[in-house]
Amino acid sequence: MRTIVHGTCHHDCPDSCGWQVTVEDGRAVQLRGNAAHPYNQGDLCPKVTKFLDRVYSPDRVTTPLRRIGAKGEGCFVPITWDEALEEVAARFHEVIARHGPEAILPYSDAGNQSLLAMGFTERFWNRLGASRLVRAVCGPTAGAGVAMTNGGALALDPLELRHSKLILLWGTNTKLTNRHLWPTIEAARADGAQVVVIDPMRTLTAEDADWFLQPLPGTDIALMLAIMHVLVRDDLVDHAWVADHTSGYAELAAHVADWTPTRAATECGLDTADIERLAQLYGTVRPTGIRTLIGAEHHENGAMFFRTLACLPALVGDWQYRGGGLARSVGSWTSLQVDSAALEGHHLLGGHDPRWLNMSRLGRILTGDDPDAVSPPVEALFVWNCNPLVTIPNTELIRRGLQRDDLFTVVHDQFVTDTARYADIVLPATTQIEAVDVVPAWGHLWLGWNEPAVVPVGESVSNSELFRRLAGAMGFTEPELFEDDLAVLARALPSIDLEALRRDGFTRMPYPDDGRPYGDGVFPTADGRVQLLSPALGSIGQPTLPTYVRVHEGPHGPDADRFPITLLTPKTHQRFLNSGYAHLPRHGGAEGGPFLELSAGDAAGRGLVDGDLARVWNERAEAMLPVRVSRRVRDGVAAIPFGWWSAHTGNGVVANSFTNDTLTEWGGGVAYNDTLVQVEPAC
Ligand SMILES: Nc1nc2c(c(=O)[nH]1)N[C@H]1C(S)=C(S)[C@@H](COP(=O)(O)OP(=O)(O)OC[C@H]3O[C@@H](n4cnc5c(=O)[nH]c(N)nc54)[C@H](O)[C@@H]3O)O[C@H]1N2
Ligand SMILES: Nc1nc2c(c(=O)[nH]1)N[C@H]1C(S)=C(S)[C@@H](COP(=O)(O)OP(=O)(O)OC[C@H]3O[C@@H](n4cnc5c(=O)[nH]c(N)nc54)[C@H](O)[C@@H]3O)O[C@H]1N2
Ligand code: SF4
Ligand SMILES: [Mo]
Repeated sequence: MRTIVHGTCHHDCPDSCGWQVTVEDGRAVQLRGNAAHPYNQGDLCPKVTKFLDRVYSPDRVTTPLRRIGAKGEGCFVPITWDEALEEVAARFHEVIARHGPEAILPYSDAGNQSLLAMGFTERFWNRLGASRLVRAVCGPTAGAGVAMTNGGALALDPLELRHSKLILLWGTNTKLTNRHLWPTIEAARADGAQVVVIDPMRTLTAEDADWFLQPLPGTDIALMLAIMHVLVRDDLVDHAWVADHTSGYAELAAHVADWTPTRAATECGLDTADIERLAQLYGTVRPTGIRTLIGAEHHENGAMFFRTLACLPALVGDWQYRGGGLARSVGSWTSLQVDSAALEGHHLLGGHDPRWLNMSRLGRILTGDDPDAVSPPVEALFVWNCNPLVTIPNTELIRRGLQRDDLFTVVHDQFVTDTARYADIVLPATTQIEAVDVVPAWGHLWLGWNEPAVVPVGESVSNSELFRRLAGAMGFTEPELFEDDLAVLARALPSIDLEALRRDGFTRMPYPDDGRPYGDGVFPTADGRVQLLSPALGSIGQPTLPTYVRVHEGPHGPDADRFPITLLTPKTHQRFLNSGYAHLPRHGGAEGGPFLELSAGDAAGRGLVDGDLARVWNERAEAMLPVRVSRRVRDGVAAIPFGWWSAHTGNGVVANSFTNDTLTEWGGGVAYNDTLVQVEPAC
């Protein structure tokens, strides 16, 4: 029998594509884009067109596993679900008896960003009273930054860029990371829009821009302040809009008086004339749509980047025009429809407020070097929806932590990932075509239904089923912990017609009909205005006006003599989704392997030519990598693609083994991109 089942991609990707799975005799035989989906219109990316490789990979974990070798060795034997659950519950009870439930750390991110997969799971942990995780490696810092200016995170729908006449793709690699937005940008361009990319790397997107500016990493705030300087100097400010809808203009205008383009040029490594030109364009072309996503938040000053960027549309009055403003994550529009307290069972905390630990500090948490995690120490780690040993900074410190004999680690995943190799127990997870869910998008405004197309492979279970089973094994009795999937979804989405969503596959979130999120000029700040001067920032000890502070581990920092190269580790491969596909033959296999991108100048200065093996090192790690002499990076900046596992580099490290786990000044994020290294020929 042949059937076609509609679903939605669960990946942590702005596109949340609709797909359809063809099933024959209970087996999925084809997965392709759903032509009826308004956003991806039938197209899928090169990773997910081969999604069935993932589903039916011979390496899928199909039963619970118990470790028999040393941690990290990767030797496991199959056990039954009953044995696995019994062991997890017994070890959890032991840890709780010794130190209390906060000694257990649940560790997850958006590996599957669907509502049940990410949200229902919290009910169990709230009931348990475990430590809570600050999930701030992707987005919250940007949101916190923008909120200091606009009062909230509601942003311009990126499809509105169709109406822009100037599009600034600022720190986002649209063609790679958000490919289904590109047709909208091309359509605007066909109507006369200019497309400018601002990125320290000459990305795929930069190659296709009308104009590309390549600042040194972590210096963009200086560029923004210089743009403001020119807007004030040349009277390009929309004074009427500013007077009606902003506060703090006079202070800001005075504050940027000495931020001349020449001063910014030195800081950013750009030409003064280019900064003048960019500022003139921005000051005169209406409407301008600024598009940004995540990359630029990964600096110490990442929150201030977004706080400052959000001031620009206000100065030129862009929010009043269709296609003007700041387009970033639109997840907040969907969040308005989700009852997260009900979904996550906040009442199960019973009034307790367990400690919060920042996910970026995992290495420090596990090695006793995070003051917040000392008492009680973390003695049990439960990982799902995440592969921290590839994706979290300062990875070698995490590895040391995971090697601790007294740490009990459980991983629920579809594969024995780098992280799972250190687990005591590995539990098998379903893929998206095996479980029902609803996917909240953050790159567009359609909520997607995901109907399971096939029964779970082997003994794998979905995240929600896993936590129902764990609740039973722990002896918990609250009915909310055992609620079935459809009942949970109904509770989580009180304003959505779930039957219609299931029938149609997607439904659009409420958004202003005229396309302008702040068309009325009212903002959710204390005074209803855009806060060019932010008292809220002052109250957390930060500068109230947009302020550029040099990052410590960067091109102008104190260590730049010893480690003169800033290392970026961005998403690079078409067939990767974070760490998710490096291990599959037609994904990772087709991308080749990791390498070091070095500018011609930096390579020549070290006697390196294309294909040579280089030694890359800093205080955190060392690796031997083949050199690619590349025009994508400028002198003083190098790059290693993110996502490869430790098995893929000769000496077993990953890109994040080098990266910085310093938190952002505020906003809770982390400074992956403030990473300095030295490079020399491998002898
Ligand atoms: N193919 C593919 N697509 C993906 C992913 C993937 O792994 N592979 N991952 C998905 C995920 S989880 C996310 S969050 C999105 C992220 O989507 P994006 O934010 O578009 O991608 P990033 O690579 O994180 O960062 C974008 C750019 O920021 C730049 N950048 C770094 N520092 C600075 C700076 O100081 N200033 C400026 N101006 N730019 C800077 C980087 O060079 C990079 O080109 O992509 C999603 N899509
Ligand atoms: N150097 C560097 N580091 C980065 C970034 C970067 O650009 N550069 N980007 C950062 C960003 S933006 C992000 S979002 C993070 C992502 O970091 P992670 O959240 O660790 O993302 P993934 O590598 O996609 O790992 C997700 C894991 O979840 C598993 N998974 C998928 N679906 C399910 C499911 O339904 N159930 C369970 N239990 N597991 C499932 C997958 O098999 C995979 O192993 O990485 C961050 N780290
Ligand atoms: S990973 Fe992104 S682009 Fe690829 S199918 Fe999923 S949502 Fe679409
Ligand atoms: Mo992300």
